[in-house]
Amino acid sequence: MNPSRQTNARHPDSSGSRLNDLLHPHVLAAFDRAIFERDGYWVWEGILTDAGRRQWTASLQNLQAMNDSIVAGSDWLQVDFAGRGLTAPDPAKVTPDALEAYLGGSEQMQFQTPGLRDYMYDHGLFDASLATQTLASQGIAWQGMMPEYFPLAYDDFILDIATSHPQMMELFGRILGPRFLIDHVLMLNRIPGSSGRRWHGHPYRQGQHETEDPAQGGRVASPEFLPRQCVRTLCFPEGMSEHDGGGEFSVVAGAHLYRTPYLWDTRRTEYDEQFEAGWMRDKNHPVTGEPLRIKRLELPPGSMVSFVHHMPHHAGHRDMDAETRWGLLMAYRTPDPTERSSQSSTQASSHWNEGTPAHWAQRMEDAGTLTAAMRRVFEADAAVA
Ligand SMILES: O=C(O)CCC(=O)C(=O)O
Ligand SMILES: [Fe+2]
Repeated sequence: MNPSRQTNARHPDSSGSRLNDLLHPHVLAAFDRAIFERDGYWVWEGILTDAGRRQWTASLQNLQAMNDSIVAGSDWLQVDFAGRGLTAPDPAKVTPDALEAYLGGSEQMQFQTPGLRDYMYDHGLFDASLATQTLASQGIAWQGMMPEYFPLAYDDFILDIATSHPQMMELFGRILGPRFLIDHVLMLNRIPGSSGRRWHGHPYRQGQHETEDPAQGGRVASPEFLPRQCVRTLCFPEGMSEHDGGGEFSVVAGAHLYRTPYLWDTRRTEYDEQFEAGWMRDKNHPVTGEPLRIKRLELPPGSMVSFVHHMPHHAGHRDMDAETRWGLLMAYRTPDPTERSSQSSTQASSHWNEGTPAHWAQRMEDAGTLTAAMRRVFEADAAVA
């Protein structure tokens, strides 16, 4: 069977396999929209049920194992990169020893050349030199892209929580409003020694509507919560804190109202001291008037945090003797009201929004496994809801 025609997904909402009691309803109900808009983030402390937490961790571990199989088992130098307009990896970066060092966690695949990740996402990479048989022997079809970057395609539980599960859709609806589109969903499994990410923020879509300079930025603050928003939700099924192995996550309440996609397209090198002495200096919370302050979060197991992704944020170093910190990033955005062109376009890819791997969505659609719920998060901005 041509792997490009296979999908892994069954109907999560009709198979009876859904974990109904995923979230604690009282944690979901305690959400306060006014505080979220004012501070730019909301902690869902201990929101996962025990069963939800177990499944979430198991899914991330399985997905990591799949990613590892493909990384370590593939004959990367035999892949036809040139035929696809891509640069082949440096041979020194794909020796068996080198590949071993990329396993176990996210952001480790240092052999990737520019354009490879996007190519896989946009077109799918199907090549006999990839270790797809290893997955096939476990009943898993290779989807042309790494599980780390699009875990939905490889795990029914993750597909369900990211597109369909009523409690998760309620959570996303509370932070984004009635209609939201997928921006990206990927794994952030931090291995011991992971260096995390220095202070940075992100733009809405490709930055075409941004008005603040990504490096200086933050000159004008508005207390208004604008309609164009992308909100990230990080789920840490086993928790996350500085005192629990590091890799801890920090935010700055109110900083999202300066709407600076801080250093999103350049190198990020700033730890707290430099960030406080630089961008943060002399800035106040636009609503409360208090000086901006770094908030280092400490989240118990089964917690999530949602934050407006214009807010600068930071992930610390993971201790060398810590265990892996399991994490899933789920980023969704409001539709762009000015994105109208797709309605008149005849290209197949225009059915889908830019966060959706079109080749995968099309296979799902052709196989009849794309449900109405899924379509809602994958369809184009201008689609009629
Ligand atoms: O927790 C992490 O690994 C950092 C997450 C992050 O920077 C992000 O979600 O944008
Ligand atoms: Fe980030």
